[in-house]
Amino acid sequence: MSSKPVSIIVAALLPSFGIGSKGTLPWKLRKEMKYFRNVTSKVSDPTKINAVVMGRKTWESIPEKFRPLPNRYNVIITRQDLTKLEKEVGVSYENEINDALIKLQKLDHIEKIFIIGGAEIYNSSIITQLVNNLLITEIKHSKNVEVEMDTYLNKEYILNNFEKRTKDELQSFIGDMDLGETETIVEGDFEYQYEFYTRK
Ligand code: FOL
Repeated sequence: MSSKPVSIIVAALLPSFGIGSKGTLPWKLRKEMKYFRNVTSKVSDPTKINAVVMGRKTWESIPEKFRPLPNRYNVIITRQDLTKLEKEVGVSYENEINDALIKLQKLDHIEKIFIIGGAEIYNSSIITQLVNNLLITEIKHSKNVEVEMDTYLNKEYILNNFEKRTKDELQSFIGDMDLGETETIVEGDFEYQYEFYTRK
């Protein structure tokens, strides 16, 4: 029995763990997006690809020119009847996150599984034992200006059940890709750090 790691990847504003506002991200961070693309794309076995699992609204929030996210196996979670759905080319569909994760575990050509949002998918999957890791980019506003947020990660569950690991452990999880700066990165009005959590 082989099992692939399942990781949430998310950018969140501290201290609230806010992740969105009005269906979109409250910031535009180019280096951070490159980190997302690299981490979710990088494989150690060149015959395999990683999977990205997302809710339907997250799919719609990705610019059309970038979807399906290239070089990754894209899965959309939707409540719609799968037999009646207008399916996009190169995308796989499921009604339940759990079913998606179980099916992906059985596909030999998938290396790692990343859950890429949104809030409903993040918060329902972390409370299952199916998620092993959290890759959280922890963001702060440089001038402590209030950033409007209406969507949050379940901070209490995370702090009670996961533990922050070291930068070396993050590096070992993502493999030989270049993390660039490992300490605080500044982009526009925001500063952030890449963090890695696993279960306690
Ligand atoms: N995790 C992290 N760390 N940062 C994020 O911004 C993030 N965003 C989502 C999920 N997890 C995240 C969901 N939103 C694209 C756009 C929105 C999005 C996720 C991905 C996207 O277009 N990605 C392209 C790269 C585009 C570019 O290079 O500008 C990709 O190929 O991954």
